[in-house]
Amino acid sequence: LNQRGCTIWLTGLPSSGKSTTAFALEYELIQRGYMTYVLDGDNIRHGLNKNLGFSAQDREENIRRIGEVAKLFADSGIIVVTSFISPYQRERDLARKIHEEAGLGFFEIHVSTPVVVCEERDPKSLYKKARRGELKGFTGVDDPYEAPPNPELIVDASNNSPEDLVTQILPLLEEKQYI
Ligand code: GGZ
Repeated sequence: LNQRGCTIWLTGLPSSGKSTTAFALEYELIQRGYMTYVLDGDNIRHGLNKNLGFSAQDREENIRRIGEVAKLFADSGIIVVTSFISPYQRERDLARKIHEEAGLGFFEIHVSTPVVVCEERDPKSLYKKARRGELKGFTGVDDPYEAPPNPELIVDASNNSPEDLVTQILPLLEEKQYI
């Protein structure tokens, strides 16, 4: 396998554009011949982590496991893109630490789309439900999101297409010679 693995860790509010960006990035990297894999709610929260909910403790455990799984994928040589809110800096730092200890690249990218824009999009009407009080503990409404103080990159999906964001992310991988 003629590639080095690493993890591109997307973090941001619900509906900030993390998953769309993750899949657009995966598409571009696969086009270029790199084995790439997206970890997101569909393949993690419905499988490995289906016993976890959205309490602070469960979110911490969710992110801890995702960090470990991403590290294993990256160690196998795959470029991993993770798409989770990952609201706490402590767990994101832990994910970084286990990658760095294994000599694997880790890129923390804040998808910083403002909450008003996320809420306007709201494809699953979860913000609406949270505002009505029908969904308690929704990130961005009545649950915390800790913005990363020191991410490798900040991108904003409000005025940029997913492809624009991919164009902003690729130089990080080029600079460190992962692509
Ligand atoms: C935030 C929630 C919640 C609560 C269900 N808070 O838009 P979605 O639906 O598809 O993406 C959200 C997803 C977030 O899961 P993560 O694993 O990324 O969260 S964390 O990193 O905090 O563990 C949303 C849905 O799950 N969802 N309830 N209360 N998002």
